[in-house]
Amino acid sequence: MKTTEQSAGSEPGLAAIGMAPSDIGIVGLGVMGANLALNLSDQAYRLSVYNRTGAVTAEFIATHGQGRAIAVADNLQQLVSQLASPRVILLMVTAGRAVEAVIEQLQPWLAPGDILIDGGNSNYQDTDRRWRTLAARGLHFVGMGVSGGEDGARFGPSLMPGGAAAAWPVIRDMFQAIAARVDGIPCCQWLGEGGAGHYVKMIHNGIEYGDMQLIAEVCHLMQHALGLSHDEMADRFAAWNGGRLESYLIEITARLLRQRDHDGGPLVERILDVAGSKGTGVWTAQDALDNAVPLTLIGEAVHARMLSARKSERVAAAALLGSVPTLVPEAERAACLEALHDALYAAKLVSYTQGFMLMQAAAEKNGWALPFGDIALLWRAGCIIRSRFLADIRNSFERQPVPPSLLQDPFFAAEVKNAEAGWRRAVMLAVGHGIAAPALSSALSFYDGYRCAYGSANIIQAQRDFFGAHTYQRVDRDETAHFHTRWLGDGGEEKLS
Ligand code: NBP
Repeated sequence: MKTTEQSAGSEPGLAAIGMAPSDIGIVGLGVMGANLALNLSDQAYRLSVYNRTGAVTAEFIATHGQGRAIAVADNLQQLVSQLASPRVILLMVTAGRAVEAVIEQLQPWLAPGDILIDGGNSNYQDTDRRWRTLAARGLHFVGMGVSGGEDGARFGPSLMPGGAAAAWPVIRDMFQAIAARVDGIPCCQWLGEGGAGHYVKMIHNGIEYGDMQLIAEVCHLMQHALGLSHDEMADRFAAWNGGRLESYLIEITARLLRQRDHDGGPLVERILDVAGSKGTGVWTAQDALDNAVPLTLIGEAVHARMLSARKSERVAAAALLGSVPTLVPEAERAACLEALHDALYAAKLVSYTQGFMLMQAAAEKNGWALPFGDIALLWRAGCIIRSRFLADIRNSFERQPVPPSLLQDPFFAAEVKNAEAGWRRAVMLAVGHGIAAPALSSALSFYDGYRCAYGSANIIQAQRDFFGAHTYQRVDRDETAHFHTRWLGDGGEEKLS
């Protein structure tokens, strides 16, 4: 790596041609990179852009470059030479090998104190490793989760930065300026060292899987148990969007249910029932298992996508095992719809409870001081899971003392109790009609398990001791003491140290 003076080799830089150096360099002008570039440019930041395929850069400049302070770089060395010091470079390339390759190629031209930001959906463990490796070379690496898709990137994303703390004062104003805002507060806050930013983005995506699965299950029940038309379903989601369920995903579901195909039929009916994924849901579920956190709802959402992928197997099984569910009587439909609303709300609360539980466990394990209230706030706008509900979650983290979980927050405890009867009715509707609703029902099982002071694990402990002498603790003795019963012998008990 070269010093500030030596770096960028023989490239002349913008000063040589009478232009001010750029505030930020962007590598990757795909969907997200191009839109973030325009957003930054709208905020009067001077940019330098580079894309591996030059034609993409040329098209970007031809379409959007007019009247904007955007310099084009033909290679990474030139990009670096165009930047003010310390250099700030945003990578918006595909996660994995592409990020690794670009970092490798950039390094020879960078100087200590320069800042590299990976805005892709990188695995937080990769980010943690890159942060350590680059820190050893004096470079500040930031892993920044970006959510909101194309539109968010263009007009106000939710940004989740973490990594080298020294970078934050340098990049804060720039990224807070382009982020979405709620009541004037930017949806972009510092989350902590190492992979903290990408970790929070991973949880965001996991929660997104859960929210989407819950909505899909409710749609399926509306159609196949209640017999609603797509327009009736859309009306219901639109109405729900005016209340406690107000959120981006509820809003777009109302819209997509109304969309017609060429022949006037509902478009969603023509879409193959196989859900793809890019892996962040699986990462979240794996991380929950590694951290011993019962993240059942997101886990079910991931499994449901996996089951959806077994299309031909399902078609064969339907012929052998399937049956057409009957519809509930007309007179009961209104009450069932209310029940579905309550089930969706309560199950969503369970999902967020579990998601925050996982973040709390990860924060403890990794030594991150994750600002949970800020996380709820920065998901409040700009991202896919944005919803009114997140404001209540933020309030929960502002209470003193902070409740041990969202389900023990006084506001949410009252809300979930209000929704409980409808939730049970909705799950019974699914079970009774043979319609899969794994997220709605597993959330209810979690709730029932969570609010049960004396559960069923005593039987498991007894079984473990019976066949494997694994010992058990007793409720009527010191809980640190372990006992073994001679189950097949005289039934006597041994106390073990
Ligand atoms: P795109 O597929 O639109 O663009 C990918 C970019 O990566 C292109 O500029 C491509 O250059 C570049 N690239 C690749 Br691929 N390999 C490269 C390499 N070895 N060296 C240099 N550049 C390379 O992706 P996108 O949708 O803009 O997503 C970018 C990142 O943001 C991803 O990590 C994605 O998961 C994340 N993200 C996407 C969204 C979304 O809604 N799309 C939302 C949030 C986060 P090329 O033109 O030469 O192929």
